[in-house]
Amino acid sequence: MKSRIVVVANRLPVSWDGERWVTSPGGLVRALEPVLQKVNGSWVGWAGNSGDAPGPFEHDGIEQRPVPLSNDEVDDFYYGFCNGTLWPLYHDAVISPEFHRHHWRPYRTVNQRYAQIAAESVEPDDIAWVQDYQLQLVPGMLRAIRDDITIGFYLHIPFPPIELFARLPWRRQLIEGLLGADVLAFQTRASVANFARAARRFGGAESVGRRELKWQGRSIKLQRAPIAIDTAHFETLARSEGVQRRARELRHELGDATHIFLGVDRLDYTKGIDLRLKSFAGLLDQNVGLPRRYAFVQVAVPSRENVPAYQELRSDIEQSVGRINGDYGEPGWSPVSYLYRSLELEELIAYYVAADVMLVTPLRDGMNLVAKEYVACRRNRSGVLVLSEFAGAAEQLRAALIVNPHDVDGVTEVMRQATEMPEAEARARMQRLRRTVRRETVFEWARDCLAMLETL
Ligand code: ADQ
Repeated sequence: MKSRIVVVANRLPVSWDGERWVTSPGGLVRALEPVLQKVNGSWVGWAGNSGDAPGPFEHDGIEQRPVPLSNDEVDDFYYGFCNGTLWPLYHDAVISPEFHRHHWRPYRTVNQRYAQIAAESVEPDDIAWVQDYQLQLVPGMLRAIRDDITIGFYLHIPFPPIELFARLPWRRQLIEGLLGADVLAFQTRASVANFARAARRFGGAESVGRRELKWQGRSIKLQRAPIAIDTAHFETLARSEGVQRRARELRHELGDATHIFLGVDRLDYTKGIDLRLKSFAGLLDQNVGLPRRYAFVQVAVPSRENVPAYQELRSDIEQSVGRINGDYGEPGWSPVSYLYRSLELEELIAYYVAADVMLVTPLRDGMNLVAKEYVACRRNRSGVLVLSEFAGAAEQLRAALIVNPHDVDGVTEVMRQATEMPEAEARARMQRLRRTVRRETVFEWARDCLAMLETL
């Protein structure tokens, strides 16, 4: 690694716990920390509190450059444009995206601020690596201030098909912002192709083969780089005595059901939790007279709780859970256990270890790391992964049982199939899945992305 790297992301990798800065958990931070430490890197991002931001400081060998956001900017830029416009638009418009000029303007202002602070953090020949949909204008804005650095961009969510992207009133500006980068990387082949098409149509770029664009006399490389997890870390924890014991306890607490199904998601309308519950109810319907055979645990992490669409979703899901438990439960036993909270990593892994069937059925998802985490935790090659064809992970995890989450009866059928699958088939599938998840970890992901930027 020869160049210095400056990561520019919506959030810093640290947050203030009232007394000191603590590193936020998560695969991205774990993967990038050693790289940034080695090259004396910096991280530009918001610290999570509105108002003034502290000056630059160092944490664990990485320079942190906080970006200030006012209260209004958090509302209009973050909740408004990022989560009210871009998030639904980029996820197949599963709810209607909102288009407001009073959200667009703060998006531009805030992106300009990130670009300015990033420009002050880099030296000639450094690499600035911009992350995700909140900062799509930053590559172009940064290039306008500094043309002596290499700029990369990584999109964690899907890039939508042109038919949807075309709705965006500011589509040209976003494309031009992104084209300021030297390398644009995406989770899937589909996203690379969608972006190339939109860049030709709305930015006037020209394609040179499938992985390069020419625009304003510059060459822009396109890369498919599916994000992954720190597989060894999950494997080690899954193997630990404490987690194994907790997994046994959980099975017992779940009434020693023959088949334990599990869903783990941020509570988001893209994750398909409500349809998944309907499919599970279908399975219970087929098994009248055989109660307590199936248990379904849904763990949902609170997310964007002050956005009305998320509040509505939460109450819809709670109603469905109540209905299913009312229809099929018995005194002292409910088929669905619903946890609305974030879990400690060890506890989450105990659920992965305890579950016979993992249901990952988003309506659209950039990658979905939960699918990979489950596979990493299945050390004895048991367990079945049911995976939506609309998750980025489906491009890699082809030995899963692939489903269309909109097809409620179809998913019920696959759930039944999962419970009846011969052991040899389940093991063979899990073995193939494990091979992928062990070969392609978050460290390979970071290495591939940065190698592409280094060679320019
Ligand atoms: P997310 O939409 O958040 O990420 P995902 O990739 O599944 O989706 O990551 C969720 C993470 O949260 C996982 O690491 C999981 O372990 C953790 N988590 C989930 N439920 C939890 C709980 N109850 N307690 C504790 N932790 C929990 C976005 C995109 C994805 C893309 C990632 C990474 O939407 O498509 O895969 O970024 O690029």
